[in-house]
Amino acid sequence: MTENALTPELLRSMDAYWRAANYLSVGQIYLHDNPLLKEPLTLAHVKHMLLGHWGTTPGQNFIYLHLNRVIKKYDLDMIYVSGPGHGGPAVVANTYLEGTYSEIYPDISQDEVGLKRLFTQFSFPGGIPSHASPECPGSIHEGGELGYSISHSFGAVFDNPSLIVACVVGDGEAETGPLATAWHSNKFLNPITDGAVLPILHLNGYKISNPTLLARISREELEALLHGYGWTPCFVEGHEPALMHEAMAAALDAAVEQIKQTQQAARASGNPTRPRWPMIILSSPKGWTGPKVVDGQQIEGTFRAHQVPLSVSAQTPQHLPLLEEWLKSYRPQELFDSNGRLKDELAELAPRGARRMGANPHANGGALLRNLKMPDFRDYAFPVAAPGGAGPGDTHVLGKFLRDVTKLNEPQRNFRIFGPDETLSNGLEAVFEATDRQWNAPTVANDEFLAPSGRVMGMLSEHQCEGWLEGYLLTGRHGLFNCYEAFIHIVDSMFNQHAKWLKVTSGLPWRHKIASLNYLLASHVWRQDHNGFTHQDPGFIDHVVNKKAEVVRVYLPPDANCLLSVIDHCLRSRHYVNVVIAGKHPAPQWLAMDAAVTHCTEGIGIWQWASNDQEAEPDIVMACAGDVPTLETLAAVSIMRQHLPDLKIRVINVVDLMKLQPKTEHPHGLSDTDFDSLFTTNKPVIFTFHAYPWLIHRLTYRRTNHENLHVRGYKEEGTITTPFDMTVLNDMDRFHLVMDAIDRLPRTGTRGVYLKQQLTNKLIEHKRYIDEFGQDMPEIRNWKWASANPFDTATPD
Ligand SMILES: Cc1ncc(C[n+]2csc(CCOP(=O)(O)OP(=O)(O)O)c2C)c(N)n1
Repeated sequence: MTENALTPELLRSMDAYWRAANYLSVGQIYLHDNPLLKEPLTLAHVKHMLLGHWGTTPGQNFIYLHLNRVIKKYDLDMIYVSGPGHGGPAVVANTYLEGTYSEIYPDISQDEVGLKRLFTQFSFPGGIPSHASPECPGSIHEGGELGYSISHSFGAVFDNPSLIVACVVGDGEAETGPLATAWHSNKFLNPITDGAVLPILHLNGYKISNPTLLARISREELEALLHGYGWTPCFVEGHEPALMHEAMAAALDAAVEQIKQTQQAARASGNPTRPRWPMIILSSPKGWTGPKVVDGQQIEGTFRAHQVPLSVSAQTPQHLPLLEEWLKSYRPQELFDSNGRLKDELAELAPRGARRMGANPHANGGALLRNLKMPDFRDYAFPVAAPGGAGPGDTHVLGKFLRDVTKLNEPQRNFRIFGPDETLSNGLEAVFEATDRQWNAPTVANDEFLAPSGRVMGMLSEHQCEGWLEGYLLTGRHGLFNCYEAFIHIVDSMFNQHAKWLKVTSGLPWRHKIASLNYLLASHVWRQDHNGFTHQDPGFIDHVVNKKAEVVRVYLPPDANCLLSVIDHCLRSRHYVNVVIAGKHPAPQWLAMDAAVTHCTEGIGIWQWASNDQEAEPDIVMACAGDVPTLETLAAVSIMRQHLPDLKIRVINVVDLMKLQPKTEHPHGLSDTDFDSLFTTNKPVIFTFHAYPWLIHRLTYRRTNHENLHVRGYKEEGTITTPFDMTVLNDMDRFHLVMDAIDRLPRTGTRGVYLKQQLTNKLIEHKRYIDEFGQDMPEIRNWKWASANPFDTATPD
């Protein structure tokens, strides 16, 4: 480490800038008046509700200040990710000091009035949250839910070769599963075409009321751990400000120089071999510079500094002088002029213009977003001469389209496909005709599709894939996450956080819209016959629809052409979370491309070719959503039409699940008039649904005909069995559906009773058959719309 990286003068002014940031942070937590302490502090100047996290804040102020110095020194394109985003006072204080805050929020001006507003708004009704929230310029990471800072940071630097993300990792945060595995992200970084992440592990020793593990293992063990993850850690340890400034400056100079040299060497030689990237471990007291001892208890350097370290209220007036003393310890009169503006010689320490971390366009990614170049999805149509023709598996058809999306956007490097090693297994093999999996670790003979540069990102951690993709989208690019349906639940909570981010940012005019987060859930519940019960869970969409209607969309394309149309739409959309569920196994195809486009544009519709109620009111509505439900519904309809020919049957297929909700609840929702005219106001409706049945009730409970709605779906019955038996186990097979219809149609009379008996026998025959032959009956396997007699007795093949 070089000595004296800072001149005495620079050290003095940097320390003053740090004091200014700390002063503003304490002010945000405590004050709503008297922002410059021009009057003696009274309880009237103190907020009634004291909220916020002090513990991490001074350390983050210290880091931000030092990053400012290296940005200026090396002209860096850098953004800041606050892992412990609860250090919101730090990012707000620093973006205020650098001027970006007031540019975006002119009311929070750089004067005494602005200071008062800055302080008051923090954690205050109608104000701003206490985290690195979307309202804070320069933030792409709220940090409210801990664990994702490194994966977000890596997502941001993929395909951003000039960008460095300085990523502060809380030592508590580092105990989370997602963060623990995120250190491995360095094996996916290409030093030529990607930027760099500089992790700064903030070892302040404590979480909320406990020590952190990383602070209580020996330095040797910690160093070995991070070394083992492929990093070169540099320790900056202590509490004496002057020494710490020197040490941090030297460490940052060394880290930045190492990053630059590594990148230059790789870029000059064209050799992307994985380097050992630098990182910093900053060990400083929790609540540094705050109250040392309060009421006889140590605060600074302990867990007690985590939130508000000093209660100040009518019940604790004796603490008021301590607060005043604490605030004055930063010597605000040396930092701000009498109008409350940061003194010029200090303001000069911040970078200029878009180099300020609060103004860097990467942190407002929509501003950099370029439309994808899209091939015409119609060109990838699967030929459907008549409904029910055999298809190869819907995602296999989609794969060719995604291959060409990948190819077309290769020059602008703004599209990636993420997944936990499931891109092949989800049927998207065609993508590998155009690209590889990005992988910067050794390869051996027989490895497939691995290269230092590629558009497919895969690590067996759904958290990493989600975090990388979010970081990629938040910095203005496009992508798709393909995943097994059951295991997407692993990121339920990350989805929550992203959806919340989208909701809040859509209300901030200065935040540009970003590309949608697209989930393709192939390998779904109904076709996990080889994996069994653990792989059978369609509940992600139950979770998704809890979120704000403006943000979420759920699509259940029934066949390949519909899938193409839906994915084309999703890749063009902005600021949504789109969930698309599709099959990868050979399955019947229903709609030729033009019909598919019309159907997907409408999102819901009567399939006239399958219905026979054109001339009269329907007796029953057979509705379906999802590929397997569509197949079973049509098979059920064919039985009914053959055996109960007098029945008037209407078949409705739903692609866009949100159509079912009232218009008042979701912008896609059907009006009540339209819903009633499709589903009738009084006829029985048998709804066959891809996921848990309750969701359909939840979405339609306000509709007129809700009481006649009978929903079949997944009832948590499953195992390793045949595809058709999966539907039988859940009473969602064609035979059960017909019996359900008969039960609701007394007019079917004796014919209905006899048919029910036959169907019950069929189910017994099915069971016997699969037990003996280990596969579905030929009449099930070979069933085709309008072509087969469902009661054919075929011999097993
Ligand atoms: C996933 C998650 N679990 C729990 C919490 C509650 N929580 C808030 S702060 C905190 C301690 C964080 O410790 P650390 O990351 O070291 O941050 P710092 O000490 O710098 O505040 C916890 C457990 C959370 N925000 N996120």
